[in-house]
Amino acid sequence: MTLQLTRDFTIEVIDLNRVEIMTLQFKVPNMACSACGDTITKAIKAIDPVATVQTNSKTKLVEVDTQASEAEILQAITEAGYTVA
Ligand SMILES: [Cu+2]
Repeated sequence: MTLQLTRDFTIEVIDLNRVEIMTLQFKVPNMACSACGDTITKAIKAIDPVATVQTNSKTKLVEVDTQASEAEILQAITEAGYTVA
């Protein structure tokens, strides 16, 4: 099999290497149960489908591995009806 690299493909690979995945942590005091965690996870995945989201309703922590900015994630959580401390 011959893999022919087109210009577009090359550009895509360079862009992928540039992607920075940040681990962000948020404290969400009104995340009461695991359903709240699911709602928050869905809201975050709506803006970054490849994000990894871990929620803990006991510690009230939401941990996100994402390419999105902290402001974008904060907005997604807030728009889902939750408050970030
Ligand atoms: Cu809940």
